[in-house]
Amino acid sequence: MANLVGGLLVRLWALLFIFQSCQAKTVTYDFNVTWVTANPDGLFDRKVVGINNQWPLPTIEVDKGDQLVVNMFNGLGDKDTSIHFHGMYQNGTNNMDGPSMVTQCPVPPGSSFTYNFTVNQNGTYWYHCHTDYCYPDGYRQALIVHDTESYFHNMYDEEFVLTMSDWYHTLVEDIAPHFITLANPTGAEPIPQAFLVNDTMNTNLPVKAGKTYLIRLINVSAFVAQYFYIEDHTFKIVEIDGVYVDATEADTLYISVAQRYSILVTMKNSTEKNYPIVTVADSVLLDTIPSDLQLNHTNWLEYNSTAAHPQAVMKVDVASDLVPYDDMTLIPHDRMELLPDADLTIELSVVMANLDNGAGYAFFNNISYTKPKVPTLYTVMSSGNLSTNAEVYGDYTHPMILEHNQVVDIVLNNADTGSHPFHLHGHNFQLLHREPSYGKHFYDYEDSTDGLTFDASNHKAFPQYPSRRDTFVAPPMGNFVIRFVADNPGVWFFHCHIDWHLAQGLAMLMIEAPTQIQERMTIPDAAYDTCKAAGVSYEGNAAANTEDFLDLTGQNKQVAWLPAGFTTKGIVAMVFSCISAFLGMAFISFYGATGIQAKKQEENESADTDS
Ligand SMILES: *[C@@H]1O[C@H](CO)[C@@H](O)[C@H](O)[C@H]1NC(C)=O
Ligand SMILES: *[C@@H]1O[C@H](CO)[C@@H](O)[C@H](O)[C@H]1NC(C)=O
Ligand SMILES: *[C@@H]1O[C@H](CO)[C@@H](O)[C@H](O)[C@H]1NC(C)=O
Ligand SMILES: *[C@@H]1O[C@H](CO)[C@@H](O)[C@H](O)[C@H]1NC(C)=O
Ligand SMILES: *[C@@H]1O[C@H](CO)[C@@H](O)[C@H](O)[C@H]1NC(C)=O
Ligand SMILES: *[C@@H]1O[C@H](CO)[C@@H](O)[C@H](O)[C@H]1NC(C)=O
Ligand SMILES: *[C@@H]1O[C@H](CO)[C@@H](O)[C@H](O)[C@H]1NC(C)=O
Ligand SMILES: *[C@@H]1O[C@H](CO)[C@@H](O)[C@H](O)[C@H]1NC(C)=O
Ligand SMILES: *[C@@H]1O[C@H](CO)[C@@H](O)[C@H](O)[C@H]1NC(C)=O
Ligand SMILES: *[C@@H]1O[C@H](CO)[C@@H](O)[C@H](O)[C@H]1NC(C)=O
Ligand SMILES: *[C@@H]1O[C@H](CO)[C@@H](O)[C@H](O)[C@H]1NC(C)=O
Ligand SMILES: [Cu+2]
Repeated sequence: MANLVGGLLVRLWALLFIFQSCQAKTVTYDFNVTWVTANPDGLFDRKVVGINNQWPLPTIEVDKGDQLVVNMFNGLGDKDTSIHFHGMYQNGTNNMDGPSMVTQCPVPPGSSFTYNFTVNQNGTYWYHCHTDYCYPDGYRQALIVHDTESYFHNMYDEEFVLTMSDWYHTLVEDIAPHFITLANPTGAEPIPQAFLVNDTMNTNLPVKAGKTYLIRLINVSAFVAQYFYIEDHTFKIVEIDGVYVDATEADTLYISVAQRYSILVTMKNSTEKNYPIVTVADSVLLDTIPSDLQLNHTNWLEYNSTAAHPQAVMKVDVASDLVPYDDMTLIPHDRMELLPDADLTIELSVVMANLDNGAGYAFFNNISYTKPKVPTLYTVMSSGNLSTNAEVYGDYTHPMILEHNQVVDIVLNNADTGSHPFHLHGHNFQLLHREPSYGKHFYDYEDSTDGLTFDASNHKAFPQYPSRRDTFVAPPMGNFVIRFVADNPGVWFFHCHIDWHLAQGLAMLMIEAPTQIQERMTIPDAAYDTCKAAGVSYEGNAAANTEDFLDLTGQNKQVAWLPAGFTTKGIVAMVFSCISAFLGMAFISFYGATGIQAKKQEENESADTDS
């Protein structure tokens, strides 16, 4: 008995010691968000969103277990805002997740919002605003959680953080009015003017011969994905989206918007040469490629600052020479096994189509996400025992109620000819299936009309230790299956991370364990004050009805469907017979006339029969 008590005491001491030696601290950032001017591509001065009068924005750095506090003041003067900490689970702090009208009200000019949560994760993340369109204006940066206990911590000498992004010369508020309109019926996305690495061009990573570096790559783009490789160097992938994976040798990566990779790169022993770090934008995502847009960029591993900095010798055939490492085959270092079969399977079909106003929208199962009149989390908080009834959240937020601790599968069939990087807030998920697979067959079905639909009774066995991440790319006309446990009560956005497609409605809500949300969460009064300042309701159903939660009269709705017999092709033809008359050439060059005109010719014939 005495022995047992003694043993317990020793253990208690040990625990106390561990607790003290890694005591968490509070890390506080004061963000005064204002417009500043920047010219990162050396081509054009433009207004960007700065923090404390600076751009590039500050990188947030914390240690695992820290309490992160960000006091944000909206000093923009003309625009609402908010911050999402991408990849943070916000376990117990769903109200700190950031998307406007999902977990909070938009923060109007002159108002403040304090984000305050515990960081119980490791690895590479980022933050960006999540209110309407906004991060293409520069409001995004890295968030690094340092971890001195990672299995690869002793395998490198120094680390670099490299963000990669596309860059527009026009403010989103000037792009947006032209994007979802009759004048752009194909939904052609705005073409960026440049691609940046670390918010600039021609970056040098100063390296020393023989040393090994950890490079954290973060794609903070709004639209375009990029291939990444380093001439004459291979590397080892050790982390994706905050999940440590077994060190895996690779030479090329495909990094979509919002994805992160950490790689270990060992330097050569000689210091005679500098080596190009090459990024190539995935032009398949662009409807047209303007002649002055440079898709590939060279940055350098700089061994010797006085030696030449050679331009990359480009691989000739992007499709066959740039075969990226398939993220599905990475093995999580923690060996988390395939979760048990799903209790709930959500089948989603992705479509882009035109609605009655002629503009192009995006849909999950025919629903184009349309924001409600009350942030959905606040509907959960105010709806009492009706919170488990999906109806109160409205028809156009596309709510899906998940029960606490259910195993959930999302089976996503992409009936669109573009690829889409899908992101789930509040979780990372297991990657069970994707076809066509990453690599050279990825675009195989791009031009097909049927595509590949997931067949639950006939598919490759799911991996024993599935790769996990928080952003996963669906192939053109292909499909994927992901799985997660609903163990994080909250309202979580599931959406395409191409900002233009999010604006077109490619989003839905996972309303996870609403009863548990009500039991565990309190919304600080300050959050409701933000709503008051913004003039947004913070009680009631999606239509802001606080009397009868089942009466959705007045809810925001998506635009009506086109009348039967009227098709997208008809609209494209009709619009292009008069577009130059009412919009002029500026618009056409902006959206890339060539792509749309080619489409027009192709579709003219069928259009005649449509109209
Ligand atoms: C934010 O910055 C602007 C412009 O520099 C300044 O006018 C304002 O007082 C600042 N606000 C806060 C809360 O720091
Ligand atoms: C942040 O949250 C913690 C835990 O709830 C609380 O103790 C602390 O006072 C909060 N800090 C701020 C600045 O709101
Ligand atoms: C963070 O990394 C440590 C190893 O360094 C691991 O033990 C822990 O489980 C990780 N935490 C999470 C939330 O993944
Ligand atoms: C990348 O940008 C960050 C933030 O602006 C800066 O601290 C860092 O030194 C840059 N890294 C390189 C390799 O230039
Ligand atoms: C970032 O993601 C976008 C969109 O998926 C992609 O087009 C771009 O090539 C990516 N950039 C890099 C450097 O991987
Ligand atoms: C560099 O030199 C070290 C020690 O001589 C050797 O172990 C290593 O393999 C060399 N590295 C390369 C890339 O040749
Ligand atoms: C790289 O960019 C240059 C200039 O834009 C272009 O001429 C070349 O074809 C590009 N190479 C590849 C492989 O994209
Ligand atoms: C750096 O490059 C210059 C020019 O090629 C060369 O003269 C010099 O020896 C190199 N230095 C080292 C340390 O390799
Ligand atoms: C979408 O609408 C079409 C046409 O009304 C219908 O045929 C199809 O079944 C719907 N799809 C889904 C997933 O609801
Ligand atoms: C829900 O709550 C209302 C009002 O509090 C109560 O009258 C009703 O009985 C409850 N319904 C259920 C199914 O618990
Ligand atoms: C959230 O926390 C609970 C314990 O409080 C844990 O069981 C669950 O796995 C966590 N979920 C996530 C996504 O972090
Ligand atoms: Cu998309």
